Amino acid sequence: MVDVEKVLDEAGLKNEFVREYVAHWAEITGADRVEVVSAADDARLLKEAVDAGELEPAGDGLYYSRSYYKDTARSEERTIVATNNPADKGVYNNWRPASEMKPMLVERMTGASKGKTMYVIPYLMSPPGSPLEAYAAGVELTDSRTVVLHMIRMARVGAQYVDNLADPNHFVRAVHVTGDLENLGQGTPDDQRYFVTVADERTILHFGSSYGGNALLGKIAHGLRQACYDGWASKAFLAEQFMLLGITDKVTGEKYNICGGFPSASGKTNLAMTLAPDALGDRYVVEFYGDDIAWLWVNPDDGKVYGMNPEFGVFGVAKDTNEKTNPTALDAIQPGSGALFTNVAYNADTHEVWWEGKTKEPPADVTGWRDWKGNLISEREPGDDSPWAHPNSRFTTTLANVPNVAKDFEDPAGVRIDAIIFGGRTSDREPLVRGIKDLAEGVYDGLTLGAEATFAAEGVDGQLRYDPMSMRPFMAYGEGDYARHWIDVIGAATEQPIFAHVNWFQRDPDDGHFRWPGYRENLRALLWLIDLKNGKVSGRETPVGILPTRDELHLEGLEISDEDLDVLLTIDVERWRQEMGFREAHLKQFDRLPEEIWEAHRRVAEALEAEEA
Ligand code: OXD
Ligand code: MN
Repeated sequence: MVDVEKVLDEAGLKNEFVREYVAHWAEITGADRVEVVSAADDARLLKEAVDAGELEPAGDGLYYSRSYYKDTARSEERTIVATNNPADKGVYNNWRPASEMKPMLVERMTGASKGKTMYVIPYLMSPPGSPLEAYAAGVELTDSRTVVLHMIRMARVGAQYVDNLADPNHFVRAVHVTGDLENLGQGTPDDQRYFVTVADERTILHFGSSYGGNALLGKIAHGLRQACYDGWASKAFLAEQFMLLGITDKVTGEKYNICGGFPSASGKTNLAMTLAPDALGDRYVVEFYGDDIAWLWVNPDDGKVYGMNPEFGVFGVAKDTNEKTNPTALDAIQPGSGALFTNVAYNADTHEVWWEGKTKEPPADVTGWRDWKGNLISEREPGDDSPWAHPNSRFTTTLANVPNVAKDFEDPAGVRIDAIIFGGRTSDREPLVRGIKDLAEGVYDGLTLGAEATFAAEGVDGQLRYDPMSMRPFMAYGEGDYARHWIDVIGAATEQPIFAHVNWFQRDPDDGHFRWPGYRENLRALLWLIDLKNGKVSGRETPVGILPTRDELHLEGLEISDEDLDVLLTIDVERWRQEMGFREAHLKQFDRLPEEIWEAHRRVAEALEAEEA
């Protein structure tokens, strides 16, 4: 038996509640050793991981790892929100009673860390001193060293974050046990994995993975799912899968901050890290705050909505990250950055990494290159053109490595939020941008956010896979209550952010080309939105929001055809009428949806009916 008390004493970890929690789980998991870690242990842990073959060198201060081949992504079917109140059941949260799930997890975790070290990771999901700090503290217990190394990049890690809590018992208990990955029946009827957030007990129990959101519990399980529940239970805040960026106008000296949700594969990370287009770069500076999570609240001192990124790093999808799509991300994973790569392709001779879309063609000389499963490319069967990197392969790097990270990204006060945007990948119907000034219509727009189904089989042609506020996999309680909470939180602000829906992905059905050039040019839509909020432009009212007129957009230096621009700045009334039917069926699933949302839906539907097609 490990002498847990001695280990905790030596680490100087004083919080009695944390000590009790660590001792409790050390006994259940049966770990051979317990070790308390802090960010200062990074270099030592990296060396240990390299010596143990868990990481391989990928250049100066860069590291590579592979996860088990059946353990490469979050598993939505195995992810559960459990509470003690059946009223918390929603359409998306896979709700189950806490009393049913907890014993199942304890059973799986019992003795499952035998022979391993249980690392104790005290962490904070906010800048220290944030008004939401009380919801940000947690202690992850994990039996995986690579998970520790990821957590050190993704969260603030150290005993100090739990030793001085205002309420020493108010921290998230986050237990991660990897399990025997080769014998868990992943994806079969016998699947042993469970990823459970016991939200009303602020306890996270994840068993059966060592990858990403299944294992780095500060990020998704705490930063999104638990925080979503806490924000509602406390009535104090919203926790959303949102990016957050700032735009400074050097001429006026004004700065504006925009956050927003995008379903996966809709360009959220690229937008979060965007730079101004060359033609506008002398005037506007874009700063990065976060690519994945924002917590939002109203500051009682000035009545405005504020936001912050609770994370400390970026866990970005590698695929298609290149000089054009996201040069900022490439700068953030340079030699010396301490970045970790997982499940990309790797060359053990040269220590290089590669993923699909990094360069147009894979390396011509395949000597030494192995795919994400560790198989030599040179030994592939002729005609095997399966990807070298897993589509969900990732890079992990700290926010401070991002070259345009905002100077005040650690400011505990957070930043004022001027606009909240939504955008899913949609090939028709959705214009470039439509501004929404009414709160209920903005929330309604977020609830009906979606992206085109990736596989034809998943949906009817032209029908979206709805992903409300891009929170579908992270929703912790009922969607109707969630909508009410949004209206209440943002409605309490004396000055409301403007809402908007953006779409960079309209295509010409004749030849399939994207009508909008995308990437850095997307800033033009955001600049127009800020002008609209400030009353500098008035746009054109349509049933679905305010659209820019051509002369209101900053178009200098942009190459775009008149026809493309016309389509991007109009709405297809027939397609919108069809969409309203899909939306109605989608919203009807939700219990207790506020009447304000239904009124917004009817207002838009009636305005569309009245419109000339
Ligand atoms: C996600 C992530 O799964 O950000 O959404 O990792
Ligand atoms: Mn995400």
